[in-house]
Amino acid sequence: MTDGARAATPPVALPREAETHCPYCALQCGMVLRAEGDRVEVLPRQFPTNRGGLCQKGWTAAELLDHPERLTTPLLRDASGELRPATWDAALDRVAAGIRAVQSGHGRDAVAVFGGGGLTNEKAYALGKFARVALRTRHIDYNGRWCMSSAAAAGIRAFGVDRGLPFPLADLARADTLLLVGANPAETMPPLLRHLTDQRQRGGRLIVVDPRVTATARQADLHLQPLPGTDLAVANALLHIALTEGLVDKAYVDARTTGFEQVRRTVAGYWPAEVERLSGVPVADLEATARALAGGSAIILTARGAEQHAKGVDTVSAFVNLALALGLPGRPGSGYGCLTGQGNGQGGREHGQKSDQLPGYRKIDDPAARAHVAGVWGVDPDDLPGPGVPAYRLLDSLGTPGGPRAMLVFGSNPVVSAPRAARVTERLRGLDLLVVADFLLSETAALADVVLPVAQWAEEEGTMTNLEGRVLRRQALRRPPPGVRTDLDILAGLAARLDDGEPGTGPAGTPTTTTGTGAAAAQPAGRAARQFPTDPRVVFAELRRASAGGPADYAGITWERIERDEGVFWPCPDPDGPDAPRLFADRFPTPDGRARFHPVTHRPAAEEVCAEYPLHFTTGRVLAQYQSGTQTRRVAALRRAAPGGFVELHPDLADRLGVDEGDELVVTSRRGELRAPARLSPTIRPDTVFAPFHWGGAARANSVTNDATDPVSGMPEFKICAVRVEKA
Ligand SMILES: Nc1nc2c(c(=O)[nH]1)N[C@H]1C(S)=C(S)[C@@H](COP(=O)(O)OP(=O)(O)OC[C@H]3O[C@@H](n4cnc5c(=O)[nH]c(N)nc54)[C@H](O)[C@@H]3O)O[C@H]1N2
Ligand SMILES: Nc1nc2c(c(=O)[nH]1)N[C@H]1C(S)=C(S)[C@@H](COP(=O)(O)OP(=O)(O)OC[C@H]3O[C@@H](n4cnc5c(=O)[nH]c(N)nc54)[C@H](O)[C@@H]3O)O[C@H]1N2
Ligand code: SF4
Ligand SMILES: [Mo]
Repeated sequence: MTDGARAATPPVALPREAETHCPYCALQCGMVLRAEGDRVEVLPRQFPTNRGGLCQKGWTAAELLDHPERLTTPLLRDASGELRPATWDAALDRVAAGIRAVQSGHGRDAVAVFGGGGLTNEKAYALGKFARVALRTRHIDYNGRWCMSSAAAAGIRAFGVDRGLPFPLADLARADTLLLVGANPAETMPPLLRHLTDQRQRGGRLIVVDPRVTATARQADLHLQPLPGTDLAVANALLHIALTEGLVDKAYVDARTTGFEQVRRTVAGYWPAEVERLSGVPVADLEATARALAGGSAIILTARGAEQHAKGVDTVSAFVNLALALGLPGRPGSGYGCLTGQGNGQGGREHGQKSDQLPGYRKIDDPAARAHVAGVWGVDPDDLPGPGVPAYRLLDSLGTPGGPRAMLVFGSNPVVSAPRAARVTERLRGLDLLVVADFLLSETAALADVVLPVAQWAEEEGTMTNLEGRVLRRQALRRPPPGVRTDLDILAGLAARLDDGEPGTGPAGTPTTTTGTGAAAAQPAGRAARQFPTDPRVVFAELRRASAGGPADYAGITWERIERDEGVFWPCPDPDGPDAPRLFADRFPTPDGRARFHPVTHRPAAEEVCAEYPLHFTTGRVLAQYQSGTQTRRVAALRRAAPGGFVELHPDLADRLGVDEGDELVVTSRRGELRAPARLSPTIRPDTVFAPFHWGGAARANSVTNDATDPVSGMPEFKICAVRVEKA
């Protein structure tokens, strides 16, 4: 089959300058891209989140546009096992044939899709639709499970909605007290610190909860340094203190919440002295924190340190309970929020990449939601698959009996970033067909049978939703290089091939006896082209309709309005009505309008230390590298700043182990080992070692991490497991 429908290029002449946003994290710093001959220059731009600031990663982001290792042709694995350049027709034909073969032999659910929180809203939406309509598989999930699904679940159960920050970032400056729990924005979102500086200048106080004295903790007025995995107990103790000292906002609790009584009884057992023994946080510090939070306006923010645990949802709930008891959510300069991580971490989880979700943050098992979305998609609601399973369960089931036998990956590198990565790699190797769309040969792409080269951020239009729930415009400065297609274009090309109505193999390779509009033979030509448009503006118009009436309602958001107003905050149902920078001022989007307390109790980490594995292992990030490192490890300045993995440990522990700075260490858990040089630092607890997760190979932190997941959110326990450390 040849591929007529190429439409990757933006319709209008391209500007010499484009106002856009950084391709990396959820701060989505405003930047200007300027074409200087063959080069692309990055200039910071005044935007409410970054106020003209950029971090090193943003400054150097354009370097990957013309990187020598950029993929510019599809690759197919040949009989000898090598990846070799191929034409687009050959590559897409191979993918479509592989999907058909797997689905006709093993059913529709035998093909899975794995997405990413870096994809634009348009791509995330199209990917979810592609899975449900073109593949008709229930198996789609994405790396947002690794990232913030625990805060999302806790937010929904308390507030009835999940928007990372329910207020603009600039509100941080209005808080008398700011509590950061497991967040290190000095390294993960440096320009955010401008808001913290403002807060300090207005006389505000910063309290940081982190087992390490991070660059962020160094700026704090008070640093609580708990044992990893004990935040829930710390939060319950703070509420215990608030109760015994009469700091609870009774009027707010009575008027705006339900369920406090049970929480009150639960936290009564969290005696500060006992929590000090468990967490290592002194009672005096717990008391000072509770009093500070109750003494004026206050904002509590959590990030991955608190959330990436097998009890992450309950841990976030403990902090939400505290915020509600103190009457913070909805009050000016006060509230609870979660710092979303990936560029489109927020939007990526609203439009249907999640296994249990349809666009607009609708639930896939809700008949009304199915009917609405099926109407927009022009399919029978009964033909929409049901919920799939969360990311780790999905990856762990690949190639196993009953599990998917083919997978398409768009925007993730699980070989480096998934927990228990050696196991995941083995599962990926066991697939009949692995397809990876990327612009660089990530470790996961290197395992693929088919690699599809895609456009980068400066080459495509679209929208992203930042950590504030603010929808932003990404603008194109140039066209993709010859040979490269957009993700939307790839989905359209595959949908067309899967929709040619060959007898016996319908769009999903299923028997033609299936009823309903989605199935079977003799589909009109061009149906797929209508269903999978390649122009992001057209996709966004459809996304608006699909999200209309859902919790994350984009119906009133237009690209023009985004440009005019420095972004638009969802929910925004009406093009002529207001958007929603601040939520919860007078009600919560729950059935009775009240927020819901949820009693939670501390429990140990899924894996505790023992004689054989006596140390706690935790993981995180460094300033100059991003995520699995596919992108930033290839940028010269960032490689110089952060050349490789390392193991951070306390000098006292190093002494005990006979380790000097720079010695090669082996960190071993029940799942595997990592090898990296020692970095001695008095800023970490002596019972805990830390490694960043940005590298593959021997230094891969996820060779060691635990694959235990939260029972509610499915989020893995990246932040604690038990290890042994030795000199190599
Ligand atoms: N430079 C850089 N910036 C990034 C990214 C990146 O890869 N590199 N990724 C982006 C993404 S996707 C995300 S999700 C965000 C993440 O942003 P953050 O959540 O700020 O980043 P992490 O380093 O994962 O974790 C934060 C802190 O949690 C601490 N921690 C570990 N265990 C515990 C614990 O049990 N309790 C508490 N309280 N703290 C603990 C760690 O010491 C670490 O300092 O960053 C975004 N920004
Ligand atoms: N041990 C440990 N592990 C962790 C974490 C931790 O704290 N500790 N954090 C977790 C978290 S919070 C996250 S978010 C994950 C992230 O980890 P990953 O899911 O691996 O995320 P990235 O490294 O950003 O991978 C994105 C890949 O997609 C490509 N890409 C970028 N944009 C596009 C696009 O538009 N289209 C396509 N097709 N490809 C694109 C990039 O080149 C890259 O190869 O890691 C998780 N893993
Ligand atoms: S803070 Fe995040 S969005 Fe801003 S420049 Fe750095 S990586 Fe990009
Ligand atoms: Mo993340």
